[in-house]
Amino acid sequence: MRKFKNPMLVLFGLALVFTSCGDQKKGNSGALTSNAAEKVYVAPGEHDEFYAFVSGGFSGQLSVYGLPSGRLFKVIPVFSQDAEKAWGYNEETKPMLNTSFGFVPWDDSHHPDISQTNGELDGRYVFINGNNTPRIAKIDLTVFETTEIIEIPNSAGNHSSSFVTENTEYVVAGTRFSVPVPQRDMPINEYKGNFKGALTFISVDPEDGGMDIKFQLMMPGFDYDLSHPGRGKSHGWFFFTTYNSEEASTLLEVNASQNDKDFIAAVNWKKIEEYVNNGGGTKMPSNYAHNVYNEETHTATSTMEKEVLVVNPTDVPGAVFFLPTPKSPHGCDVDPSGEYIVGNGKLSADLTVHSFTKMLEAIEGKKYDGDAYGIPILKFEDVLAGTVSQPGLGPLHTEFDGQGNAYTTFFISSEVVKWKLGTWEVVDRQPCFYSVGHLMIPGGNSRKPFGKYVLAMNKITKDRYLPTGPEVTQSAQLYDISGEKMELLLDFPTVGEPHYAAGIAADIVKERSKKIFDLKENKHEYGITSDADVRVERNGMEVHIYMSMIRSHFNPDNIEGIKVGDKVYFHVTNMEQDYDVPHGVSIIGANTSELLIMPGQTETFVWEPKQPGVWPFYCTDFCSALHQEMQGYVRVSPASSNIDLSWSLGE
Ligand code: K7E
Ligand code: CUA
Repeated sequence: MRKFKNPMLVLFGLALVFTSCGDQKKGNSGALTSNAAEKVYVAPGEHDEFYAFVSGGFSGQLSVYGLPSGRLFKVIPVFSQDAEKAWGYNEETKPMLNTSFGFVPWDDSHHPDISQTNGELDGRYVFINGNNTPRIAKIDLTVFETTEIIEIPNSAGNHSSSFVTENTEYVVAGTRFSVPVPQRDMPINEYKGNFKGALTFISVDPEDGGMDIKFQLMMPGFDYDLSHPGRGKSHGWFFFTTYNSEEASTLLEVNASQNDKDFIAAVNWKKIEEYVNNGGGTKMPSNYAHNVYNEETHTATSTMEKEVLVVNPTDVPGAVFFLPTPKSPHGCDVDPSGEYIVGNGKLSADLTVHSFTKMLEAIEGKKYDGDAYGIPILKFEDVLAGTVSQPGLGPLHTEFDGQGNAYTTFFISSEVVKWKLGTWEVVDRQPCFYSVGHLMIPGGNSRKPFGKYVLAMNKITKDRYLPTGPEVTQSAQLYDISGEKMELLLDFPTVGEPHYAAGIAADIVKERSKKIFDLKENKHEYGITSDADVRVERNGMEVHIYMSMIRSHFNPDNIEGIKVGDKVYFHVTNMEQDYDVPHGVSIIGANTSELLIMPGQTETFVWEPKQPGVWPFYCTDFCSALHQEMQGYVRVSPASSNIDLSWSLGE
């Protein structure tokens, strides 16, 4: 296939293979072993061995599945509004979706990654990228909630993100689309040489997990597609695949497929960190949102940051190198030892594996093959560890089992291929149904993978499920990889379009899980800690209700003196201090509601009554045998009325 000079021909050939995928189902039952059902069966009351955090793609969220069962536990709202959790609707969480473009209540999320300590998953946080309006979110795994979102300036199509270094020193975000930096009005055809690609290193506070942009590396105007950290011996480095090293700005399917090789960019972030700590870099005026959810106030704040530190790679000699890699590589994966860097050239017949040791030797010997915008290009042969020859068609992503094996997905030939690190021989292959993108081994992006299962995330399912209209569910497939041969165990549908996922042993996470919020520590501006504080206050046409809820009543449950035209804030505190007893509240005509307020938590929704009358509100979560009794009324009078504000319970 290397012979194909015209990428259109390549794609045509690929399309032929692709259209045949509907026939593969005939063979699929052969892939199942007779005891597959037993291997995924988690008996009622028992727990799954792993949590899988599966990206929602165009849903903008992060879903939580159990493995091996494939049971869906939760969809964690991240970048998109979610009525179920009032995320992005209530006063407390609206600031989380603020950006320099205003309120942006959706995104496209691709790559979750779990925080690490000493290269092992520690189960504190999951990070995930928003592609479209570049953002990185942090989910706190004690509560399974998004607690921080930072916007990435000078970036577009935030795709080579969000991967963490081995002590979570940084979560890294790379731009897929290069853009003018700073943004300005200029002709598109002057792209070449003028657009820039920002690689952003966001520091993570070791104590409280707070994120902060430490620096942005302003790279040449290529497309930075995927990335992974070095680990072990290569800790301190970060690797990014690039395509469109041609710097085309139109018809990329042809024009960005010209070069025989693109690059993997190797970035010595420790060196740049040192440079920055010694005062290096330039402060650039900027404008980006930094949104933080505070667990004590149960409220988010959004701050606009005005400056970012940018670093020109040629100002830090020895920090950035290019490793030639065929051909428009997508995945960029580093093995658990940190020695091998796998670049999956989408249009290449072979998989390219680079050696970290050889890379250092080549750098040491200054054996360059020219440069790109002043960044040294190493010689392909000097850094090559080996190639996996003709393993399949359309390689995308690779993961590792920690036993010396690698697993690569092939989109076009629709399969997972297992091969050996060091000998580069293919040892097994299993079909996917169909057109697999990423795959995930729990801990696969760490020094210690849990090499028991691989989860393949497929783009197309066609005939695998009952039709649900023109759009058929996306799906994941679980394989047992504990033996020599992979065994297909399970198909299960997924939320949105999963790209990547991150998995971790449940034991690491579940012990840390928070059961309630301590009511005594509730510092919500409108929260209350006892029923003595229940009240209703008027401030012009604004009315603030300090309301409590406990099984099985609201306090107050009758309110009078509200007028048409008022803006009524229900600040509702759940006084329960028992595990798993949320309540909710909603009222007729309200744009939103609080369907799930956790024990000890305060949340707010706003109601603007439009008509006089007596309007009921009620609890939305079936909380007790007397849940249906958990209700109340608000009397709304005409705007001109002079009925005094009053509230009561049990009178
Ligand atoms: Cu879907 Cu990682 Cu965004 Cu490949 S990417 S499939
Ligand atoms: Cu409270 Cu139902």
